[in-house]
Amino acid sequence: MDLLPRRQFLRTAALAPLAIAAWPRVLRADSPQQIMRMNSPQNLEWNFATLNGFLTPTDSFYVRNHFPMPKIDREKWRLKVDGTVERPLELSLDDIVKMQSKTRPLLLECAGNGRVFLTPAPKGVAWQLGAVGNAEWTGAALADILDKAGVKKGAAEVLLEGADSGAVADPPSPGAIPFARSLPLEKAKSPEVILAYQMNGNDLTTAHGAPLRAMVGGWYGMASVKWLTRIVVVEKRHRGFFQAVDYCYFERQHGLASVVPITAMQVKSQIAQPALSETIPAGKPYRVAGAAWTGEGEIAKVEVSADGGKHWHEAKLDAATAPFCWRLWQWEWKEPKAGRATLMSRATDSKGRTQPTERNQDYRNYMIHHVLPVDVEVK
Ligand SMILES: Nc1nc2c(c(=O)[nH]1)N[C@H]1C(S)=C(S)[C@@H](COP(=O)(O)O)O[C@H]1N2
Ligand SMILES: [Mo]
Repeated sequence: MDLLPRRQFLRTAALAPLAIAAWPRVLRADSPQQIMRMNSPQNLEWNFATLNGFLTPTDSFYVRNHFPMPKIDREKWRLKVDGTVERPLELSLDDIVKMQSKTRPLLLECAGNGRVFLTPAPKGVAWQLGAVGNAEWTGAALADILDKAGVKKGAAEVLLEGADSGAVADPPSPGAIPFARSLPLEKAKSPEVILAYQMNGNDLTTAHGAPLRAMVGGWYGMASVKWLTRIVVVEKRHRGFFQAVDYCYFERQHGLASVVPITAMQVKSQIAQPALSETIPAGKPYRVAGAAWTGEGEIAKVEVSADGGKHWHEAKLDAATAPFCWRLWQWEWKEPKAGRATLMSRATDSKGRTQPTERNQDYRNYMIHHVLPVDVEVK
């Protein structure tokens, strides 16, 4: 209870009346910066209002699990690489640590981040703003592992399989299935895809996929398979549950919708300060701050409105930047006047894509990246 700011609690309770029965358990998280969204399997949201730097600390970082976390003995653990390859492999963690290591910051955002703002409330974990984070990852390039195995001609995709499994009820999965996703060969070989054994300079924790997880820069979180145990190079497009039934959306062709897997992140910005429904002092300058990111290209501009979208002002982008990461930004609200105000932020990327004002219903319950208003009281 003490771990959850009162404001957060009120909102959580109002939005999830069913959770009240399980009150004390539902509210317990690993750190004061986290909000429990689901107890079992464990799903934790970061309190995005605490954003204060380029990297998100590991004990704040959101956790998204579909199944109970697997117990893995790292001595016995092996990574199998097979399929359309010259040399099927079985690598120990030592084998992977001995390869050339890459360290790079990468952003991770769950495709369901912001779902709580959708009406009517769709199914799925009710994330607010905190199913996103930017951390530094150390591991081997997936490209190097694929080279070791020797990808044969005819390969189309690289399938990543986790050690966790279970049966999904709605819509039903074909019995118990492991969590798995595929990457087109070209993406799999790109430098922003690493198999990480460290996060923010320390060994990966179980919650974040120890001993080894994929980190797929630029794509939504579901591609970054945790507790990696098998890599299969396949010749045909994979149509598994987590990309043909779940984690997919409608793309229009001549007006007709077809189902496609969710891949690259949409351009998006979020306001961290002030927090949702915060009360801020009147007549004094207030620093509105947040983060912006995009799956392809980079953030070119962030604009802020303090009057519900009538007027927009260009925010100052932070100096810290890296590919496939967020860009922090701030804007000084010179003289907030007493009363209620609606703040908004809107990002544009180097590909000229701007956050839309309206929700795209074809995205189903995913890719929530339209402009979100933050109502505040000034007094
Ligand atoms: N094996 C496995 N990998 C997984 C998942 C999972 O449930 N099992 N969840 C995915 C989803 S939907 C997201 S958003 C990210 C979350 O990573 P994190 O828990 O380290 O924040 O992991 C992805 N990788
Ligand atoms: Mo996710």
